[in-house]
Amino acid sequence: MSKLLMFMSVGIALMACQETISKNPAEDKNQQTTKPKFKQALVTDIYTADPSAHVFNNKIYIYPSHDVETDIKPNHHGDHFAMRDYKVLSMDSINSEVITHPTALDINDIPWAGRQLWAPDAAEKNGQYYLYFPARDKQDIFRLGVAKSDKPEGPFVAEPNPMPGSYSIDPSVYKDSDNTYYLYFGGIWGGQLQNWQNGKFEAEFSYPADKEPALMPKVAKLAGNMLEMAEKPRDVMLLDESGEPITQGDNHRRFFEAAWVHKYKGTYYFSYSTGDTHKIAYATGSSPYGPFTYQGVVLEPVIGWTNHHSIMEYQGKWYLFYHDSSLSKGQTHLRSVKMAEIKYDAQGKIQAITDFVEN
Ligand code: FUB
Repeated sequence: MSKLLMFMSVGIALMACQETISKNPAEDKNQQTTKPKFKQALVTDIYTADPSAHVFNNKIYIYPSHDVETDIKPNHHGDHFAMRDYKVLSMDSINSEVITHPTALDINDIPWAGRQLWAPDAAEKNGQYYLYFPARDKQDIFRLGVAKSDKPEGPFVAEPNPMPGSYSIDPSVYKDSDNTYYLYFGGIWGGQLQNWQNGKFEAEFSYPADKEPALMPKVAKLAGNMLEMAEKPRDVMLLDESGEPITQGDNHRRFFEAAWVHKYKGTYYFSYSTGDTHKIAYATGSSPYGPFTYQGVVLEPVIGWTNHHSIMEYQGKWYLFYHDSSLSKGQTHLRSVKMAEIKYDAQGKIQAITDFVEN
């Protein structure tokens, strides 16, 4: 073999070796992989919460909050949820290893944000990925932001300003079968929805009386550019079995935070957290705008105060992504994302998940 040929084959062998190394995420110190098991923490190297799961390019991507340690004592404003960045998780399929990707977005790279990166979601349109997230602005008011990337795992580049007219927390985006995108959002207590009852932020507020309709989550169509709402947000009406709005005092059924919409057999399912009663409940309707009629519970209270989820179809089966604080031994602000399969009965009722694994 000539010297030139020898150099070339050594070079090719080295390149092949490097390719193998860079394709193995476990070798990258920013990425840890673990094998998923139902009802167990999907990743254990970091704390993750509020999972929004999607299938993009036939893979599963999970957009969670990235929980962090803090000295802040728990309070009703949620100051102890002091998150500062996002990391995306992915799986090639439901049984594949979970990859923790490098930081997708850091609070220091969001020009308008002051503190607290809470529950995000993501959407894809024409090969662009959009990360929707809540953060307090420099005036300490929660707004919704958008960041863009050409890869589902990021890194994402934040828009310079929050979405015009946005407020409160927990954005989630539902893409309907006609390719219309709907933004849902809202959360009471620390989520500040109660501060916006008159169309502007008011530091002084009161909740509706117990017998009055509860504060409802919001929905608006997204504009074609995915960066703003195409219309003024409207209430997502949640009704009881008699068709009456669920009342503020009905805290086992009224909306608290964590809006999520999916469609099963032509029916829209609106699921959400009941907050201080710690459940994931759901209601169904025939339009993405609602109204939605209360149906029952998807997930009973988990370890930790908060309950937050998403529901995703993958290869004909349905999965619930949720979190609990079992790995941190009950520390409410240090949660771990988990998943479980959910089943519907013949009438389309979701069978509640009531059994848990404590890690
Ligand atoms: O993770 C911070 C907040 O806690 C979320 O925005 C809420 O939904 C609750 O899970």
